[in-house]
Amino acid sequence: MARGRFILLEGCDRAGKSTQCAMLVAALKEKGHSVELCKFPDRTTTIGQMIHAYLTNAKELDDRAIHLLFSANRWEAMQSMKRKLKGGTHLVVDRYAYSGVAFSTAKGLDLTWCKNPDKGLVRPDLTFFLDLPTTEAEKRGGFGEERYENRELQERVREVFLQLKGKEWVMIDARETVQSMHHRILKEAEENIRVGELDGRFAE
Ligand code: Z5A
Ligand code: MG
Repeated sequence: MARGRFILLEGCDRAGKSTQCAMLVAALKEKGHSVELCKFPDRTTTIGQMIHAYLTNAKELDDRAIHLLFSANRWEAMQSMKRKLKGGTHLVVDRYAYSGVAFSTAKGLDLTWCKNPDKGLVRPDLTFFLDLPTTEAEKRGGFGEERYENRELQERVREVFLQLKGKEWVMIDARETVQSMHHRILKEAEENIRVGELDGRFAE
């Protein structure tokens, strides 16, 4: 059996990551794939609850301390994610280490320092970057409710994201309609899954 694929959706605030993750999971399930959604931060764990308190301004934390908590929140999911991938389940992941590095670097922390705690995490097979100008993000539901949701920081975050951009990233213009983004993302994800199945077959 081929290993499951790790499909990541990253991008700017309010770009539609969670909307597209849910649609992708539903479409892949419909086509008979074993697929699960993972979201970071995972606010359900003890560490995730500390992160939630910070993001909703209920708690103050040192910039480095919160950076490490975001990373720890990924590490605590690692065993389970690896087990699922090994068992042939595809994971659709809503934000990951790129968000960790982009936000903390935009706040002024050193880029290399920010990358270090995430070294060794399982790597995505495919990354979509949903790109949206901050002026458009501001018009969308919920913007401004949590810490970090202000124009100046969001613009710096986008710049760091673009510095981190890898060759395997697929850029998605998040000004497009929900449906047209979905068609593109589904097509690329299915292609990536097909390549993974072929690789798995050759490895047997
Ligand atoms: N953070 C960090 O600092 N370090 C880390 O390591 C990680 C995260 C992992 C919370 O993340 C914060 O944590 C985040 C980064 C930081 N801070 N900020 N800013 P989160 O993922 O929990 O944030 P969220 O609350 O889910 O927001 P989001 O991810 O930015 O939104 P989204 O998922 O991209 O968008 P959405 O919820 O799918 O859609 C937003 C709205 O736009 C909604 O009203 C939709 O109906 C609408 N929408 C969606 N698509 C479209 C299109 N195509 N056209 C028009 N309107 C649309
Ligand atoms: Mg979201």
